[in-house]
Amino acid sequence: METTPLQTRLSSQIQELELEPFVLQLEVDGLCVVPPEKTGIEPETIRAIGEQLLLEAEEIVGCGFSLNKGPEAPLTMSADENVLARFSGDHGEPTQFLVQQLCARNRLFRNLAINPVAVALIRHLIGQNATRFSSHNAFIKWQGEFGYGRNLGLHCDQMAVPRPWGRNALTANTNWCITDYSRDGGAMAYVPGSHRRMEPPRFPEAVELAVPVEAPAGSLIVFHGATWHGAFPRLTEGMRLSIANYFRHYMVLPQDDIKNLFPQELADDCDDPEMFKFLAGFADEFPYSHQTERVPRLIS
Ligand SMILES: O=C(O)CCC(=O)C(=O)O
Ligand SMILES: [Fe+2]
Repeated sequence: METTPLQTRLSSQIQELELEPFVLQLEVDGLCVVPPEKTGIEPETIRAIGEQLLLEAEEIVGCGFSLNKGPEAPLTMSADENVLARFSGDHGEPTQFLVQQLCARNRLFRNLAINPVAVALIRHLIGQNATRFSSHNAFIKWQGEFGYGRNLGLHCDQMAVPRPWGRNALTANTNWCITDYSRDGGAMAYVPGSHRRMEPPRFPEAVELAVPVEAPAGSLIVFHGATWHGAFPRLTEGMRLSIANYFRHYMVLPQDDIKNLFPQELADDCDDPEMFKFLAGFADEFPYSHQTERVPRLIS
């Protein structure tokens, strides 16, 4: 009897980059950690990204930041802006902020956004042709007991999309650890397998089941949009830096209107301009910003 080769849903990129173990972990746990050796990003690049983030933070806030010490001047933020803490009714001053629109700021950030390992794993979750950028933000975090409050800010990123959710991810995220991730150092928290529940976190169960994602600087955390996650407060001195390159299915609203507002000429200044343009959705029909459909002409 003639047999046909086994068909899988795995893309050629997953196979060529030998990412099958990470795909398996994504399927089972809804999150995987890719070690620095596997992403192709050198330790010097991660260090350069960290230094650049501290400069961006300084430009926005107006005070210096040091990796080992944190902000070099006392800072204050409104407790009302601690959005994730608000879910649990907690009220506390955040000790972190976001540097947004990273890809318009520096080539280093654009290269990270199109890292082939990250993109292959995200396209596995969302869809090979349907994957687009949603946003590129850095989390700049320092010492503070409160963090996201009692519930660790546990949420799922695709929470705004109406249910029922299917198995396919509607959004999916990558968090690059720019500094080491440890529980006391304010690592991400997540609930293994929670993406298979296909619903937002239930409390207090979610907090009881949450585990820290502990990983060295340079690691890449990839997770499904339905995975329950948040973060532990940073109890130790110094800073936790991370970059969240967040992706969406092309029918889901982006966080950042990259298609219409990103300076397109910058896309040519990265390691793979074609991939950047594809993920930015520059050639997509929607959302349009001017009349795009044909109109009848007067017969003269
Ligand atoms: O590490 C954190 O603070 C959580 C990150 C997060 O929620 C995200 O990137 O979607
Ligand atoms: Fe999130």
